[in-house]
Amino acid sequence: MGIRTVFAVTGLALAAAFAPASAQEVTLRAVTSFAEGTQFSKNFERFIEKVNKDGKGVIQINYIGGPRAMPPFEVGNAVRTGVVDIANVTGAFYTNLMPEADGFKLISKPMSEQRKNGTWDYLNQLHNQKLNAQYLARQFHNVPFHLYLNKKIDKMDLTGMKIRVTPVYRDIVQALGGTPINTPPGEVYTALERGVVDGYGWPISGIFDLGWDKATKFRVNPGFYGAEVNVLVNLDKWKSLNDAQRKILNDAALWLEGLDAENVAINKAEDERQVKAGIQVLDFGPQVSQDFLKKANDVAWQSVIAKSPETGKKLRELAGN
Ligand code: 173
Repeated sequence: MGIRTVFAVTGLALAAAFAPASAQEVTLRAVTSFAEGTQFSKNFERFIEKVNKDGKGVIQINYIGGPRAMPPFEVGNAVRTGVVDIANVTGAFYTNLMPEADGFKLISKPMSEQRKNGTWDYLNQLHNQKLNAQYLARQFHNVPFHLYLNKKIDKMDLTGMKIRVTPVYRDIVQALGGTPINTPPGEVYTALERGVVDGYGWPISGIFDLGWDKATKFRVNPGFYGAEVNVLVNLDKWKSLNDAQRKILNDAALWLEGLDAENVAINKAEDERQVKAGIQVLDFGPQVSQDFLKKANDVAWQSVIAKSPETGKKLRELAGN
């Protein structure tokens, strides 16, 4: 190799080593904790499409998929360790790493407000510290949970019933006398079919995605708490991004939160579809509903504060309920 060539090659290597990060397109690996194409993955998939469109030459997302690729209760830890770069996951699935994540369902203010009143900042700090993650977005404001049953009840009492739960429903199911059985969504249908459980907790929307309507007889009103599904980015990866790359993600995150405006119409359509599918709504009137909601709120806060006294109280202050 001639001396000129050596200089030229060295020069190229140096140029590559010191090139500003902005010259390089980054690709993030993404997973979702809900089945691909279903209610609680759909908007994240639209977010990925948007990032891949707006981020050409800057940042791209490689969508690896859902629970077929990674068990849902492991997604939080995969973000923490950097096994994945970005994930769509509810706090209920990472309470092993952050017990107070069970309290997010109790924070019902819209994200536009949470971003102004300090809630987003506080939750971002929590995610930085406990999950090594940036709290990029929260979705599904205004989407309540319900109890769905296969045995009729004539009062708010689940005595003798086994109910599929995640941490979201555990305390209220217990408070109503039921036996909670922690089950990932992918196993709910079979558990219902085999009678391993007599019912389950799930939001108002999404039961048709996995065919659960065929194994569901009743839905209990009222809805309670609020679904939350977060977009988390591994913090080391986040810090390694340049301003342009972060801006693409942040802008897409705000756009994603804006999709929450669709939820009221979706809830209404899902409610009607359930009734058409023959699912009977059990409603015990305004007083019973009010007492139930108070009990649901009380037992959940008690449980969060017992597990995380300091952060639990702070979350309750921010939630204002
Ligand atoms: O029921 C669940 O699996 C659960 O906890 C949840 C949380 C947010 C959205 C949908 C389901």
